[in-house]
Amino acid sequence: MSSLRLILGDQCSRGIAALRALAPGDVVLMAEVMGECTYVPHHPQKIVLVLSAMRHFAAALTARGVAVRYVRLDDPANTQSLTGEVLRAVAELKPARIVITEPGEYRVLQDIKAWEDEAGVPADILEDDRFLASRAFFDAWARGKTQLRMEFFYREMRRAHSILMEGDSPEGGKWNYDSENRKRLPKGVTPPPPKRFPPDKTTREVMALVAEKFPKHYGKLGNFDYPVTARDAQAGFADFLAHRLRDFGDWQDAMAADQPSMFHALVSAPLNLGLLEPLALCRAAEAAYRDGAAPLNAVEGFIRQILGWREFIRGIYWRHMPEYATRNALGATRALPAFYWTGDTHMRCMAQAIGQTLDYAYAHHIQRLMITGNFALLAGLHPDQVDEWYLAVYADAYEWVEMPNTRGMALHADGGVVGSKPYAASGAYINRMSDYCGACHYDVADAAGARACPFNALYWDFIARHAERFEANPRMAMPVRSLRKMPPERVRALRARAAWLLEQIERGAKL
Ligand code: FAD
Ligand code: DLZ
Ligand code: SF4
Repeated sequence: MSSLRLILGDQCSRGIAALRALAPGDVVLMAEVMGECTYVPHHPQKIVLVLSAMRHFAAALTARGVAVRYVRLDDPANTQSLTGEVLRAVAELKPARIVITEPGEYRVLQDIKAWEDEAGVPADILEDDRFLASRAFFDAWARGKTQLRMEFFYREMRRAHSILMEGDSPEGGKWNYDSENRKRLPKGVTPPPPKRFPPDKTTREVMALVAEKFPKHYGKLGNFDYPVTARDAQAGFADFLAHRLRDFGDWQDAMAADQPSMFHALVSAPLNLGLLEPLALCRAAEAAYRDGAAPLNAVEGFIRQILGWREFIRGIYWRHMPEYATRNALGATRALPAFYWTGDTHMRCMAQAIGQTLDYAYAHHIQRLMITGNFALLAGLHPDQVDEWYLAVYADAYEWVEMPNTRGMALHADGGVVGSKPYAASGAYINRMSDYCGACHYDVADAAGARACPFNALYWDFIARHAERFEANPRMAMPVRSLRKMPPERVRALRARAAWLLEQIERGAKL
């Protein structure tokens, strides 16, 4: 046989580099392995999603006449690691070389780099050109800059891909309509329910396997209804275009109780698996604007997430790994409270964000950033533990995208690589952007009393703990000045309340 071509679980794309130039005699290897299912305790729905997408993708390749060696999780011969399965396939099939598309995680890349020596055959690691900015493009853009800011990268990407452009100028005269994306959801507006994809026979088999093998992983399995094929993923996106894109801009940052997906696209999971293509999504959204089906603030906002943030985040990951994974600029050391895994807290915003995460392996961006992320930032939770949680609980989580969002954007543990300031906020922000606070056990208008919203005292305590550092940052100097202007007894009361809250967290008491 000539080449052994490995396809990883998040490489279920027909056009992936390792499948190009398939020759007669080549074998495609796909392996379900415990190593990938347990390196963090993934949400059961995430495992089902990846394994079911792999099985559907393998079946589609086989139907096209491709020789596929598919190793199931319960195959008695399975060595349960990617390396073990590659070495076993090489020993049995004796290929002249291994071909693989570069993986999404640094840890897997290190393993792959060792295969040539371990297997005794050459290994070609091909670029993953499913992304719109190659690593070389990103590095060329970043070279010589003292600060990397997404906004400027995004403009380059708009130009490079000619998206929402009028000649050399941005469509509508502005690059960014973010200021028009911050409305609260008015009473009486209910987001349209997204299209769901009930499990087929293959998915039901995988669900039974996951229930048996991972009974201790947090998260509900029974709700699974993600798309697991490119065709279904496309249908899910078409549903977003038809029913939610129009309002995506206005309510992009809004949160509402029992509305887990709001007007969001729900494309991250299939996109990161390779079932959708980022450029096609951007072009389809642009076409909706040009056809008059959606306004510019919605379409630009959506395109900015995919063409801007997603590519920028990936660029940061590869540029700064492996050192990025050790960053802890704010010296956060506290252990992750158990309620992150159960949702058992009186804080309604946290219970909503965590509860729906357990139910659907999904939370939208503002919940991840301004609820669970903000709490972790204010409470000084250790970035390693927060990273592990985000990597485990979301169906769309792979380290290349999870880590810079968590360690960088949410925790500011990278010292300002992803964002120029921490996204720290008190209860007032959450109250402004959601309807959570009205029915909460805590009082959002109070900061130091026995029923005061925990976000308030923790916010001021966070500002006080890092006052020296934040004073030097023009975007953070204002809250430090406000703190300094407070009467000393007010500051003492706030900090005493924060100390009590942090102690409760450490004791594992219900908050
Ligand atoms: P929409 O809001 O409809 O946005 C459309 C698409 O834009 C998303 O599907 C996604 O592909 C892209 N996008 C938007 N924001 C970002 C961003 N900041 N970084 C990268 N892509 C973005 N996204 C992941 O795909 N995987 C993760 O593991 C992940 N972890 C996160 C952790 C934290 C702490 C935060 C703050 C954000 C994280 N995000 C992650 C980014 C974002 O929250 C999700 O992409 C988004 O919520 C997915 O839902 P959606 O498809 O409905 O997105
Ligand atoms: C996430 C995941 C899971 C749960 N299981 C598998 C698997 O059994 N086999 C596989 O090839 N890939 C799996 N994946 C995806 C990998 O973890 C992913 O390819 C790497 O993290 C690199 O992004
Ligand atoms: Fe969250 Fe505080 Fe509002 Fe309760 S009062 S929902 S804890 S922000």
